[in-house]
Amino acid sequence: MKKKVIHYKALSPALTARLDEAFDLEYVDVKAPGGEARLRERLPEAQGLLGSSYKLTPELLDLAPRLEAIASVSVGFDSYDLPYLERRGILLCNTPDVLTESVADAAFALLLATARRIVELADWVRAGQWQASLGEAHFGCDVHGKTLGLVGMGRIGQAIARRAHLGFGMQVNYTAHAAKPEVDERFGARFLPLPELLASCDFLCITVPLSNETHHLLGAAELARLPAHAILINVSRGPVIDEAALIAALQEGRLRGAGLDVFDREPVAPDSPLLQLPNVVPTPHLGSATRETREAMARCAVDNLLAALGGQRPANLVNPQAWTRRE
Ligand code: 8YV
Repeated sequence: MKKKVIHYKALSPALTARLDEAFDLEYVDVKAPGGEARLRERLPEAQGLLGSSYKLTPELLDLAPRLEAIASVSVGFDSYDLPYLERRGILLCNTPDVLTESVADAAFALLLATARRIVELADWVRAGQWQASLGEAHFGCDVHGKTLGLVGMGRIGQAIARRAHLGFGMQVNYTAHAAKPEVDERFGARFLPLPELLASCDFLCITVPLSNETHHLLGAAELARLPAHAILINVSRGPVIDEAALIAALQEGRLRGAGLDVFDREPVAPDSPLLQLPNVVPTPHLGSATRETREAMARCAVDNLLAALGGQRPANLVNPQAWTRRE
């Protein structure tokens, strides 16, 4: 008897076929009208789930008494209740590594676009405003040779540090749970406590996962430590920053600008003050959103689910305690 698997994120035909061969597979488009009701209806049979960008709450998962494993098509797992999953012995898998370089590319694209006012000036050209050579009023700021502060020095942080130091000759400073000597050596990086890091940077890039520890890690007091010429880049999760404090800092000219790929609530509200500021470059959580990378993430999630439901320990297990609980 094949195990029942529901995927709530569309997959390529090739990946759908792989799952179809191994499982009793069903696709439920939770974003479509009636999709959530359909998912609730089908959960009691499900032993595996695969998808992303949809909160699988304990209340919802209580409807799935047979559930053994969730394969998230994401590296972040802040939208899952880990203590609940551990209590139930439900394995949670994610897709690290495959998206590292794409997210780092996106972070640097945002950094350059914000520093050189690319979006603002492209719109200015489109509006027919380009009548003469650019003057002071339209100058951006240099990136090469400047100081980049990284909050978080995991896989994505290190990929950004590589671009900054080796590609743009930047001084890389960072804060993390502990110094990483190999990073210091490779990128000439300096480990600093958060307050010193903030005061020392021309650009600040956030790459920490969202957790209870990092929620509002950057509040009004922290943002006030940044130099007024600094540019903030966020490719992690919106709630790592106190968004109201960020808006105030930008509106009051206490920050040069911000490149934001993530927001407190997504999609960001059309009337958000962040979208009214010309020195903010907003992007729609596109960090991993390339054809190649999203296919690689989905492939990784499928591999994880095949392993988990086949009794093997998945390669990318977020909650090993749940595995131990099952043994
Ligand atoms: C999203 C991300 O998961 O991987 C993450 O944690 O934030 C993004 O890659 C993606 O938007 C959903 O597939």
